[in-house]
Amino acid sequence: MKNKGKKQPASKKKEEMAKNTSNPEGKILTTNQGLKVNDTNNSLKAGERGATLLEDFILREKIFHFDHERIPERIVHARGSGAHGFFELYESQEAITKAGIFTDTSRKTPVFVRFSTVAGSKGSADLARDVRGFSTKFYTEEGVFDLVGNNMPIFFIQDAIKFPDLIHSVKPEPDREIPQAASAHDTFYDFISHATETLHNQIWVMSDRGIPRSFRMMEGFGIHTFRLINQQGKSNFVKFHWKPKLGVKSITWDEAVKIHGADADFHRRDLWDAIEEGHYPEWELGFQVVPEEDEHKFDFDLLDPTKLIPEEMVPVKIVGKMTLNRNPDNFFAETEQVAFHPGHIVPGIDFTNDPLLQGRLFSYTDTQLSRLGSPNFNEIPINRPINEVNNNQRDAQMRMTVNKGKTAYFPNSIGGGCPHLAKMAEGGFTSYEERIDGKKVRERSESFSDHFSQPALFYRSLTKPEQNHVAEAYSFELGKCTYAHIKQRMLWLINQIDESLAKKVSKNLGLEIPKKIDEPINQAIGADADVKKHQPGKKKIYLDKSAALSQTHIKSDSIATRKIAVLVSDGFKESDYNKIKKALEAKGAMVQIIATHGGEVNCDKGDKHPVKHSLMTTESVLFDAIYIPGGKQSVEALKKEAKAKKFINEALKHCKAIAADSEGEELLDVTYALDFKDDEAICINKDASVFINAIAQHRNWKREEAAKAIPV
Ligand code: HDD
Repeated sequence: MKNKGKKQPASKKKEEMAKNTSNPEGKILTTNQGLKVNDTNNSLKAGERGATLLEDFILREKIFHFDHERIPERIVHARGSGAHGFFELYESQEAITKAGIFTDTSRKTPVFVRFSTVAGSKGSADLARDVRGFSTKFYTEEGVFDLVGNNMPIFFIQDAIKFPDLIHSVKPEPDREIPQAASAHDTFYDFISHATETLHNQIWVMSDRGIPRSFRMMEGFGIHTFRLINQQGKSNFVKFHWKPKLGVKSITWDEAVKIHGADADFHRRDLWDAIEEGHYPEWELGFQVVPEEDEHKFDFDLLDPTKLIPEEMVPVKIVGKMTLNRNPDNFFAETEQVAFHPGHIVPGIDFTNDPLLQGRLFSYTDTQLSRLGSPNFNEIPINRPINEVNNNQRDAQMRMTVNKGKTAYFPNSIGGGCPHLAKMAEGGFTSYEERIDGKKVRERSESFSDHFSQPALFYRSLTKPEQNHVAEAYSFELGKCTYAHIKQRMLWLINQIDESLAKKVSKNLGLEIPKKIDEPINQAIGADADVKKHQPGKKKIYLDKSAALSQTHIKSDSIATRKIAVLVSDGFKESDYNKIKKALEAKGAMVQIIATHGGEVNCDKGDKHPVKHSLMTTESVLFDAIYIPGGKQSVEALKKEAKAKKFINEALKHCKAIAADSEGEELLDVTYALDFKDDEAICINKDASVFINAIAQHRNWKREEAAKAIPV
């Protein structure tokens, strides 16, 4: 691996964590009390075959610690993967914020990022159709700033008080604890269909965004409207965006289902391997800035987290770049114990009154108490800021800091008044002074009531293949529901979003689109007042289409880190292989030999080449493209292998690029590829550049309809 042993750039956070990092190299085994141990395999017994003695403190300590190794998993986002990196600013944004990370271009701010799925347990598979969490901890000179976002720019609900209901509905049904990491079940759609504000986020999940190819190929969004505050105290609204350098790419549902079995750790492995290989993923950070005076100029409310600001209305200004370049040393210590919180902000950034954000500000500290066990979770190395922490908070379980002195209160004279308050010039934080004038009410603003215009805008903005995938996803998910009235409510709601979409889904479900919502059901279950109040009004069309909503919008011609399977057996033509391998690797792709057997495989020149996987131990869905070099003997052997043909047929069905040279074409002729000879991503005896271009396109969706007939 290229990155193994490679010296990593200095990181203040790495240095800061070093005092807690332990390396066993050359060390003697000890107990937790530092006692050197000379036998860790045999307990202390009364005679060789005798009973074990209670006195054996070495045995007791080892088992005791093991018994308590697990902590509760996160109530949401339990399954995740993390990496270290850094953020660099392109140019000072001092006109709109005083935050050091956004004004000082000389800084290389350390970050730790955790990506996650939402619904599944810690051990669930990576490829669930779900929202992906995208949380970034910036260890800034002024303290920790957490941007706790998702890979979709909007959220399901408008008020934090509904979060437990949303999550209870999507989690496995409580009587049978089924299904794991899946939204395709009755309770979720029961909730969704009675809380119409969810429809926008829901249609994003039904789109290709719900099954990313890689964490490295997803956008990230802060979702809420935040504030940026400049040195003069002026506030602007802001939405945060992460744009991946590798473009936004997804996989198909059929692949996801198969990857579940072939490699449940697909995303985790992909991130780890890319960083180990030195292919550091990068995202650019963008701001959508809205001056305070423009707050009410939109057709939606900026405080409503179920709405996005189309990029055509407010462009995204790119301000800097994040690079992830270091895998964690220890998953538990870092990825599992990292504690994010949207309330971790620094001077220059502030909140708005978005009721979802306001509720989150409570939840994230609270949850760490049950998960990490103590209010001292901020002392865990991964959570510590790189600057000093001084205050009068004391004690509690697992306190690490040894505070000196007599005083743990403020004001004091005995301790010289320390720690003293920060003056503004010293970077003291003050909350933005927002004027608030109003009645105390338990209500939702009328300006939050349009639940249909933006899901409709999203659907209109997708390309045809993307739209087809949405229809298929709804058909699958609702097809898994068992209550007819839930499916019908959903059909009725989808019909409000887009009639053509509803027609496709209704055909697949074999159910009519109801003419009218089933009011008696509403009344019988006492559906909340919002349902009635927010039943669809007329959809607004403030923009016909927003190009940025289609994931084809972020282009990337790079094939870096794409995995290419080379199908061979003994006797393959080395000159074909070398030519393609050289061209692909020059562009950063990962070329792997998949052979009829493991170990080494002979080429036509007699040289031996290491086999990455035998056909038995891998699957087509784990690769982005396939190459078949010539060599009569090799191709004849492959033709006899059913798995080799399945490998090609699956890649074909999933619209991937396939190339063959010389006799390699004969293998294609015994697969369904025979019917796709004119396809632009089937490259037979073509220059390597044609294959490279086809891989960069990710998928040839033009093939999709015809390829549906391939029975794999
Ligand atoms: Fe949350 C974790 C993202 C609304 C309550 N949330 C969590 C994580 C992400 C998000 C990415 C995983 C953090 C990690 O990797 O450790 N959550 C969001 C976004 C939201 C959102 C983008 C809306 C815009 N969340 C939200 C609400 C509530 C919570 C409204 C509660 C009222 N979220 C939590 C939590 C979690 C969490 C229970 C579980 C683990 C944790 O916090 O540390 O407090």
